[in-house]
Amino acid sequence: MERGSTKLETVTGDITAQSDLDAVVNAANAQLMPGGGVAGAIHRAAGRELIDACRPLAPISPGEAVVTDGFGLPNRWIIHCLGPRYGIDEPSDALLTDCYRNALRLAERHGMRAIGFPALSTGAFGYPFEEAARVAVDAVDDTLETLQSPPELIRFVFFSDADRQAFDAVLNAV
Ligand code: AR6
Repeated sequence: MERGSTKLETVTGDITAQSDLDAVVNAANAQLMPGGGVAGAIHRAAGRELIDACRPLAPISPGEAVVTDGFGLPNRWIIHCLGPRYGIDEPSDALLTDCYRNALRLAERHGMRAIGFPALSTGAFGYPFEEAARVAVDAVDDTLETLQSPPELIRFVFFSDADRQAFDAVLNAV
């Protein structure tokens, strides 16, 4: 699917195995330390150096995004986003929008051309998947229109086919 000059695609897979992308987005915690889910997988793959790189950047607030090198990941960069905890960090939709917007702005600033996103906040942070998908699609659409130099590719990476299909339905409806 195309949005202007940007290709949007969805895949089922592991965010740490997207070797053709310049950057992947981490569903981080405020301390930017290893955790479960995406953050655990990214830290395992990136290795110890990522912890050292993250320490001076933490803590971050919901909606914020920061960038580090990818270290042991096959990607040059990692964009770390802190999604909102659903029902706790309010307004959750605005904070989740901030994550996607800030990640894409950082990507532009660093000249990243191909970026992979997991479904931020939809795991441990409890955001209902379809609601989060709607926020993600709107946020990406709105942000792309504001960028001088939009990326060539945004890939949404899901752990299950069911999640991918639910996201595709939202993407195709817009
Ligand atoms: N690749 C792609 N998607 C994944 C992967 C993976 N390797 N692992 C999980 N998912 P989560 P959050 C999916 O919990 O909700 C951590 O403990 C998963 O099925 O990683 O933003 C941090 O330390 C779900 O749909 O992120 C934070 O404390 C989505 O990715 C907290 O969890 C996000 O799940 C962040 O919670």
